Amino acid sequence: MNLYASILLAAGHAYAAQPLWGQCGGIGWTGDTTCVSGAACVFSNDWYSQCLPSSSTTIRPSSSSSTTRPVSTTSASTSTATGFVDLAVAAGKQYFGIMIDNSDLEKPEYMVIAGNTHIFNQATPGNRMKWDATEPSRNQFSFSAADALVTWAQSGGRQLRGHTLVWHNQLPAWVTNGGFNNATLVSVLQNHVTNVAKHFAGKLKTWDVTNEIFNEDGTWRQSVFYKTIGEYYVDIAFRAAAAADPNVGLAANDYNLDTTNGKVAAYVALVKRLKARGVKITQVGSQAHLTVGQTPSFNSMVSALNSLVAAGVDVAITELDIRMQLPATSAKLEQQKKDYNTAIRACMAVPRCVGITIAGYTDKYSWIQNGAPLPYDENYRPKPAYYGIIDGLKGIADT
Ligand code: 9MR
Repeated sequence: MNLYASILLAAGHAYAAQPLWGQCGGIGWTGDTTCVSGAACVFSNDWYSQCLPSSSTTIRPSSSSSTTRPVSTTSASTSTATGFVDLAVAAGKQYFGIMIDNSDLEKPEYMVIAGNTHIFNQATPGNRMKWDATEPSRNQFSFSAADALVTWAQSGGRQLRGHTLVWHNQLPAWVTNGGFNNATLVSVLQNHVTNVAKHFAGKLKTWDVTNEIFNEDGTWRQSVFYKTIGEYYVDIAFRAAAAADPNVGLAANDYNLDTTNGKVAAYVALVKRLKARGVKITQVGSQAHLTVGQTPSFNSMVSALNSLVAAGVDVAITELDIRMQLPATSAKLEQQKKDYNTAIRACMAVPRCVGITIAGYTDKYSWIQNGAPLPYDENYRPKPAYYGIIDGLKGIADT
């Protein structure tokens, strides 16, 4: 208990115990550190301890290697505590971020951690900037949902990544099945990219202009855009985005860029061709949807990122998660910790890897069903993976 609370208690003014899901500790917290009956005050991170149902919790975080971290009520001035963002920025990265959706903003218990800018200072909208959300009918644009996310992100000075202008998924049927010829689809594409990029101009750091345009072997994905327009649809999209928002970074984003495979080679070659044709591309985003126990080695991940950088772009890890086959045994959780640590260290080892975004943060909400892929468990407690990330950001290898 802090001094202020002690004085109040001595004077006969007791705080009410905190309610279920309420805050009960953390740096700067001056409220009560006890919880109502049936709830326990559980360390979540250095800025936040939370009253969680006591039947399902222990007072300590669920890391086998970090079992003594207490509920923290220390003041910021005396604390050496560091969150993902503090560590990432201290190591020269721009940000540590989270993929987030409008529905998340409505969950107060979710936003306590998601909204803490010591933990996440960058955001990528999970769905609301995609084509089906922004242009559901031809030339009818809809931005209100994405605007709400932008407003929230800006309120905390968070960096924003636009996701995504051109993708074969979450593409409305009027585009996929429109039967457009080359000239018409070119104009549909230019119109979409121009309107969406103009709407958000000045508000985003980087756009995922394209998403998942290659197959695993480096051949072109046979999307409606490729089949109708050919490779130059990529040029058209990047040129339109650059014209609409001259200062935004322009990225190609994809998964399975974690080893020096055929897809990485395809991006290296594409970046060179685009540059040779005078098309602006500033980054390749590596989604990094990984699997526990099958995460590539540190050297493989670093080599893949370095090959992309050598083509003349920055890189970023854009949607990191590491799934497992349930049930989550302690061995799998420890392996997940190592795998997160490996992925984080790979970005740390590449100076032009500008930052890391994870695809949500709690296993309670993930696009992967039943894979426990994130660093906090379903009760918002840090898992071993959380400490794998912390170690990675400090440059410590969990072996
Ligand atoms: O995070 C998104 C999730 O909420 C959606 O259900 C899913 C549907 O396609 O798309 C999400 O994220 C994808 C991202 O946009 C691109 N990389 C793969 C992700 C998972 O599909």
